[in-house]
Amino acid sequence: MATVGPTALRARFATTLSELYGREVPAYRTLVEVAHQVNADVAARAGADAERLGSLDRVTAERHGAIRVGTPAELAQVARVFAAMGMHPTGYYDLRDAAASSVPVVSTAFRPLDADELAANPFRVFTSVLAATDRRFFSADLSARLQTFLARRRLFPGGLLALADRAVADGGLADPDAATFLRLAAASFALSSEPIDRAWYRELEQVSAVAADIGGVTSTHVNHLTPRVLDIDALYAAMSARGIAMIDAIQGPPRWAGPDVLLRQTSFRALAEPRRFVDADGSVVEGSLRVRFGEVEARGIALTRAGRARYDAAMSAIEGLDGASDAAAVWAQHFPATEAELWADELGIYTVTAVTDRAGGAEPHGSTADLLRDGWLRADPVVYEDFLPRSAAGIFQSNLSDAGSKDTEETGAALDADWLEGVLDRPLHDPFDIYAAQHRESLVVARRQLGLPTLC
Ligand code: OOG
Ligand code: NI
Repeated sequence: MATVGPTALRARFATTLSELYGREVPAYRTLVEVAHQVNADVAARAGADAERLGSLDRVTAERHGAIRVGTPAELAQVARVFAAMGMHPTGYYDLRDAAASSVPVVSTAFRPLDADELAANPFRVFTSVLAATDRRFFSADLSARLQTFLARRRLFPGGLLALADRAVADGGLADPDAATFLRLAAASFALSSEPIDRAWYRELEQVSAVAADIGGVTSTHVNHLTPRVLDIDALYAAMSARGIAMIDAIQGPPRWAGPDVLLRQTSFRALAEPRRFVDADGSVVEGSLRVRFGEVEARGIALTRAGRARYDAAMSAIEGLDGASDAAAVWAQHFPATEAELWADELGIYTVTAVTDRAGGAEPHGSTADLLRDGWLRADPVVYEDFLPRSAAGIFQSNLSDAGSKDTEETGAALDADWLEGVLDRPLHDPFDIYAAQHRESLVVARRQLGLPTLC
C-alpha cells in the first residue's frame, strides 16, 4: 500500500484543520473567501510579479495556525505530532517581555525547512507554552495549583503519539493509519464542549486571559488559522466593508512604494463563542468566551541579521506616529527603495541563478555584486517564513480585553532558547541560519555552473 509521506500528511492536515476551523468559526470562511478574491485581483493586475514570493497555488493553500499548550511535556508531544508532518521547531520567541499586557508564554514555530518542502506546502504552526513557573505572573500558590491541574490533563491520545512516532520512523503512514492519524490530530485541536470550571478560569483570567485560555480548560484548541494575502490593505478595506470589526491597525511595516519585508498582519476581533461553565454548586450554565479570532498576513522578503536590526530600528521609529503617510516616509529613511539595493546593502535574503545563455563576449568574473551587475547572475527574493515577537505580541494583545497583571519586581523564570530545545528534545532551528544557508547554496551552484571557483 502506498505510503502517505510527511509532505502529504502536512498538506492533508492543513486542509482538515481548515475545514474544522471553518465549521467552528464561520467568520474564518469569510476571511478566506475575501483573501482568495484579493489574491485573484492582485494576480490579474500584477501578472507574474504577483508570484515572486511564492506561486499562487502555494499562497492560496498557505496557512499558519496558532496553538497554546500548558506544560513542557505537552510541548514535547506536539513536537512528535508535527515531526510526522515534516514540521520542525524553528525560532524562539519570548512574549513575556515583548508584550505590555500580561502574556506569560514562550513560543516556537513548527514548519518545513527545505525550500521544496515549503513550496509544496508551507503550513506552519506558531506554538506557545505557558510559563507556569514564572513568578512575575503566578504566585507560588497559584503556580503549584496550575501545574497540578495541567499535569492531570491529556491533550493527545496515546494512539496519536504512537502513529506519529511510527510515521517518523518509517517516513510516512499507509492508509488507513494515515487517515486515523489525521483524524486524531485534528480532533486534538477542536474546541471542547466540556464545561469549564468558572471560578478557576476567572482566577487565571485575573493574571492573564492567555493563561486562562491555556490553563483554565482541560483541552487545547486552534487559536487562529491565518491565510496569506497578497494585498493586506485591500483585504482590510474589503473586510471592513463587509461589516466585520477589524483590530485598529495592520501590524508591521507601513504600506510603501519599496520592497515589502518580513510580515504584515492584521485580524478581526475575537468573537464570542458559546462555551459551557460549571459553577461551584455543580450547576452547568451556558456562557460565552472571546478568545479566538481570524488573522491574515502578507509576507515579504526575509532579512539578514543586519536587515533585521534595521527593521527593529524602523519599527521603533514609526511607533507612536499616527499618520500612515508619516510612517511610510520614516520607513523610507531606513530601507532602500529597490530590491537591488536591498541585496547590495546585505539587508535582504535572495538566491541567485546562473545566466548561462547570456549574450556578449566577456568571461564571468568578480564578486557576486559584479556578476549581478554584468548579468551573469539573476537574483530572486526569498520569502520570510517565520514570525516576529513584536507582531506576535501585538496580535496577542489586540485581542485581550484586559491587560491582566504582572509583577515586574519578581525575577522571571529562565525559559530561554536552550531550555526550549531541551524540552523539545530535538534541534531548535535558527531562521537566520536557514536563510543564510539557502543563499550560500544557491551561490555555490551558480558559480559552478558559470565555471567559477567556489568562494570560501
Ligand atoms: C499566537 C500569536 C502569534 C502570529 O501570527 O504572530 C501569532 C497566539 O495568539 O497564540 O500567531
Ligand atoms: Ni498568527
